[in-house]
Amino acid sequence: MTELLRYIGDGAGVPDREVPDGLAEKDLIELYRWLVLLRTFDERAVALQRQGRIGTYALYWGEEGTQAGALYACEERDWVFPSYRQNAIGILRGVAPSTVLAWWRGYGGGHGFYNPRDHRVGPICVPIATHLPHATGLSWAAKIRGDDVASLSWFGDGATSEGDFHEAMNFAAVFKVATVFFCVNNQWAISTPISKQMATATVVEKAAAYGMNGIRVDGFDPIACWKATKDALDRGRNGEGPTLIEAYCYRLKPHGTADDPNLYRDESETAKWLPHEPIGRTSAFLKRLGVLDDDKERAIGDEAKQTIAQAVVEMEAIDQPGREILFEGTYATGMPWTFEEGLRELEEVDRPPEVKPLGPQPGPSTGDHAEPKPGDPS
Ligand SMILES: Cc1ncc(C[n+]2csc(CCOP(=O)(O)OP(=O)(O)O)c2C)c(N)n1
Ligand SMILES: [Mg+2]
Repeated sequence: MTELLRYIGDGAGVPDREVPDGLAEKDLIELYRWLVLLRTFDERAVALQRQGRIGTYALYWGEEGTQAGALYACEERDWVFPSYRQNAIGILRGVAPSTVLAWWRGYGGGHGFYNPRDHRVGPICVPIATHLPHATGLSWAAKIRGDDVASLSWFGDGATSEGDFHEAMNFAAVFKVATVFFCVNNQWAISTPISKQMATATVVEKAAAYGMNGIRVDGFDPIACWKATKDALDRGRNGEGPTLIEAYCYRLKPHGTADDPNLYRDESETAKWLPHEPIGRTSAFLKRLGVLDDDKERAIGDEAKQTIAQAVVEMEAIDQPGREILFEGTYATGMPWTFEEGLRELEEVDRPPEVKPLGPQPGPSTGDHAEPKPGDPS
């Protein structure tokens, strides 16, 4: 099986490798800060969902390295296209964390949405793989215009079974555009294991069939994710075309807050992968390098908690819209009659039931909860 690119050892049998060129101490700390901010957002979002303060949430706990590592390799002018699993990636590009939380809360109007152009972050994509052709198209347009702009899209192992994956990969390779296809192979697509998803041993070997570069990395190692992405972007900018990166990892948590993996997989297997999670591993690595200490680690954690706590306050200060937003915003020209009918139906459902006052009660009072007797007027 193709070897995994890895820099962070396990502090025991697996040795560390030297930090690759291009990552100075300040970069390592900044990358660690990004990881912690993502983790803090994710943990808080799960708690908010459990408290009924946001809706269903797709957690990414354990996949922070695939996100922060890859994004850190991008230039600010490069575009990134997240799936729901990278829902909070925009906060590393200046999107307010409260905007992402509002998205999960289901706010309408201008809330919960950012302008992709402002941050060069595509909309959070829920339909599987439909954002891949967008990434290819963006890089193709950049090539035609002579702009030095690359694109990167994240997607899962399950997304490789979609037609959009094929179309985006093939087109990008034929036209030699600067696109990075970053596949987070967490080995599960909800309840479908990778063995039922593909007959190949790896994701990365599919790169050869498209005539593009491929590299397989340890998806729990943010430095490896950074290095693979950096090299892929450099090649893309040099006119060498796209790259498929397979970040091999394991989905350490449920698919989303509405999922119970106990129903379809052996969670003792999940427990074996847990020690590889990227935050503890990166912290230990940076401490071995002498770049991070306990005080700095605590300060970074506190700062992230404060940022996200403030985001929750901001999100909850937004006026909750009425259910009529279900019908607004689809047509610029106003609502068609079908929508108006739907809205009236909804208002009917919303109307509280009429409570008819009870008539005078015969006999001695039995207090507030007196039940009408058979034959009483009602
Ligand atoms: C086109 C489409 N089909 C089906 C779904 C339902 N669905 C949501 S997540 C998911 C699994 C995707 O798995 P994978 O690509 O491995 O990504 P992961 O969730 O593991 O990050 C499916 C099938 C969808 N969102 N879009
Ligand atoms: Mg998956």
